[in-house]
Amino acid sequence: MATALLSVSDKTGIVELARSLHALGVKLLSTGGTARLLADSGLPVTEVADHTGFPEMLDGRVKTLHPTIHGGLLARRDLPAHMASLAAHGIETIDLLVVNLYPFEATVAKPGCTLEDAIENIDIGGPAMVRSAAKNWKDVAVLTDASQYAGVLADLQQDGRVSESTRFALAVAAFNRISNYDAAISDHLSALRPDGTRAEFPAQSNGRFVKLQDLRYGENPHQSAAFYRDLHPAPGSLVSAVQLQGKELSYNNIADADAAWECVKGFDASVDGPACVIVKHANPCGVALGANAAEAYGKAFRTDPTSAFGGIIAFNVPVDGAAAQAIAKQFVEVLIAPGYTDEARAVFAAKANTRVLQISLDGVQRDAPDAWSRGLNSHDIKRVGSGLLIQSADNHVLGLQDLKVVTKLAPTDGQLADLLFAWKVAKFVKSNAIVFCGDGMTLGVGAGQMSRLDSARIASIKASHADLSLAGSAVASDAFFPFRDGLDVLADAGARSVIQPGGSLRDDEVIAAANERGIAMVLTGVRHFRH
Ligand code: 93A
Repeated sequence: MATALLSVSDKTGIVELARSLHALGVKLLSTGGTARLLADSGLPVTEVADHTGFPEMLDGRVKTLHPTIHGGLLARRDLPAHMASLAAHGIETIDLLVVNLYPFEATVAKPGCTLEDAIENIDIGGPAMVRSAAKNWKDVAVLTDASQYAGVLADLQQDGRVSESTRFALAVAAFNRISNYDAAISDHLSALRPDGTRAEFPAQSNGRFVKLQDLRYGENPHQSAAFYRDLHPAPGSLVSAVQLQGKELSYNNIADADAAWECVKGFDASVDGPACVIVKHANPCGVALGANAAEAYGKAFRTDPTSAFGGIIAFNVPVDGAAAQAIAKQFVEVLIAPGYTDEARAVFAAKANTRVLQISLDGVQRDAPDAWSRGLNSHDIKRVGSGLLIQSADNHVLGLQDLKVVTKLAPTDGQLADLLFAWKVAKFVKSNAIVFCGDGMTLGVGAGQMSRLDSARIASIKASHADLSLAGSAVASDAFFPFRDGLDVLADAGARSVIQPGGSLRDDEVIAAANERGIAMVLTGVRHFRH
């Protein structure tokens, strides 16, 4: 006579299954609660404790963890030695295992779940039995979900046995279930401290990602794509954006929104005041500070009105009615801000297609020692042919004390403020990056060129297209000048101060050129390549 062991937390359908098994002549073994339910339903059932001769103990923590159970599940029926061992110890085979686990996922999903509740709901004996049965799938059928009951019963009723292909599929499903169950435990606990409060720096749980949504397509329409988030997203990160209105976000929208948001987050509203960043094709085409959101936007827009068309616009402060009115005059793909006034919402409501995202900056701790608490990624990942490049993220923040004045002229306080602003922007411009700034706004951005000289030329050409004067401007270069020619282009355009890493073989030549052209130059000692 075949034997089935039934031990389920979710008792759905278990009485019906047991009744059908009993009708087929299957002997029923079961654990405490399940056994009681079956007995109450008038079914003949043997308690596991009676079967093993060992009582359930430690409040049920040890119920089925016994050689009589695991021997019965693991013995290979085709090996005489295995069967002889069973016989020697008086162990009966178990041919069908029906287990669903302590409801860990449901328990921790409840608000206010304590660490103790979570721990008590970690099933040990259930997964152990499921693994034993699944490992021995050639001889044992293992059911881990009520949805599997009907199919297995049909097999049994028809052929008196569960087919090999069904047993294998059940074993695979069982290992899947265990793997997800263990992941849920590891995910939950890795976000906690020993006292049950949320850890300040949640472990990233094996770098797991959670799918947020499928995207209509990737960078191009013939590519497919999806959007994932970290298991424990940093405060103020793009993945925590709430979309208030507008069309579905596209792959490029998300990539550009990230560039805009990361750049604008670099300006602390409580220190730098309101900032606005306009991004097109992954590069800022206008960045500015202002007395309010509207002024910051107006200045950012002025850098490059042509490129700003269809741009992604981000603010580090809530958008009010005045800013909304100004923005609404241009075509915007995506708008991102920590908040919106009712008046601003009303303005955008009339522009149903505009994607309006809100991201709270509340949890961001600007002076925390770790990147996560500062709302930043700790690592960057880039795919290369059949491999990955992983690096710590470029979270370097330049301090005044890091700057080295190398020219006869030192920058004035006003120039210094613009240089630091330009440097912050340059970090978010694809290399080679040249950024002309003045009065807290970008005046010309040269991005993504193969030569620094061309970036310098393009930046100055763009300024003239926007009718912006570069006389007296401050310029950031994301890496050193290999020759003096790039610096000459900046001087010709009207630049009076330059910030750059230094470190070129020809630094002396470049510094001499700066002195010759009346430029105040500071070196950062750090570069910001961005590819
Ligand atoms: O506490 S356990 O980890 N220790 C065990 O030995 C054990 N054996 C089965 N949990 C154990 N189980 C689980 O008990 C099963 O996975 C099932 O979820 C539950 C069924 O208990 P009951 O039949 O008493 O309701």
